[in-house]
Amino acid sequence: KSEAFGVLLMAYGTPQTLDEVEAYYTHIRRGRKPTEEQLQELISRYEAIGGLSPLLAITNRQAQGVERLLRQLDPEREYRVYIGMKHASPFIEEAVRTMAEEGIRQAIGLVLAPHYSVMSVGSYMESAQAAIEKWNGPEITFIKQWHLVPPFIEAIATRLREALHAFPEGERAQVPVIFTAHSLPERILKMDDPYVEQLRETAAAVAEKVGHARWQCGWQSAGRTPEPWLGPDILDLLKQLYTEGTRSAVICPIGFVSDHLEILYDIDIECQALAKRLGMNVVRTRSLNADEDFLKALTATILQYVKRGS
Ligand code: FEC
Repeated sequence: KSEAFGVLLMAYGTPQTLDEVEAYYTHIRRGRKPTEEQLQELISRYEAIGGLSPLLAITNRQAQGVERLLRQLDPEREYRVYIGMKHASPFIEEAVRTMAEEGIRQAIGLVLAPHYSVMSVGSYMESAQAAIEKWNGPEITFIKQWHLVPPFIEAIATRLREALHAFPEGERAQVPVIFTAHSLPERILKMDDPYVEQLRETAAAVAEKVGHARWQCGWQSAGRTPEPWLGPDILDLLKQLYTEGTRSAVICPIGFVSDHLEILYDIDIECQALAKRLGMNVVRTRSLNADEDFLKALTATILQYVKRGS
């Protein structure tokens, strides 16, 4: 066997106890502490989803699954998959340090978010690059985006078909589908950033695969900062559909791959509360999580880059 080949899977990170929420929030705000009111508001959102987010546990299962599939599909190499988080332990920096200590010299880096923006995936890559320099870490080839990888599109399409089946056959074709991703500050539009375009490309590919004509893109989870964020926000879209006389919708989050706060609170609690108030039937597609079809999509994406490099 040749030497071990590393894979660095990166995700957002989540506090593991409510006591860690302040440090986490401060990290997200690049070192500026939140006010007591902001902190309590965030803690109450975690409490509303049961106290903690499943994000770290799901990311761990994704990493184990990808490692298993890589070893199965390419038995000539020894793969080791590491996870590194942007805003919480295990931080990207710790992961790169472990990789260096374990003698990994070649690796692939993939962010568990399909669309590239300099403000999201770009900042993960920056953290990893800084850690590589600090710890004399492995040479990492980064996969910048994977938003059109066919098995990923198919995995989302499967979940969208399933969600549409919650509606009677005669109504199904008329149900509006809203594809969502995390909003970002509007200033990315002036930076020639591909994020908005890539979201649209994923949405169009999934809609075509399912053969569903009524769809649009929306943004969710905009930050609580004074600057303008990308819109329309998903809550406004639901209100607009209601005003137009529509009483049903499917929300299909394509910018996220796991259940976490932005899914379990922003969609399942906030959007559902609005839907209930308006008397609308809103269904969310289930998340990819560590489901086998998604693990296969991730593994295929990684193997394409391994093959390209060797
Ligand atoms: O389940 C969990 O505990 C973690 C949920 C979580 C995910 C996530 C994903 C993304 N974010 C992105 C951008 C921003 C920008 C700001 C920002 C702020 C927050 C706050 C929390 C939070 N984010 Fe997040 N994000 C998650 C959680 N995010 C909590 C702070 C309170 C709030 O504003 O709600 C604004 C930063 C600032 O203040 O300057 C920008 C993007 C993603 C999707 C890509 C990815 O997964 O990395 C983009 C999951």
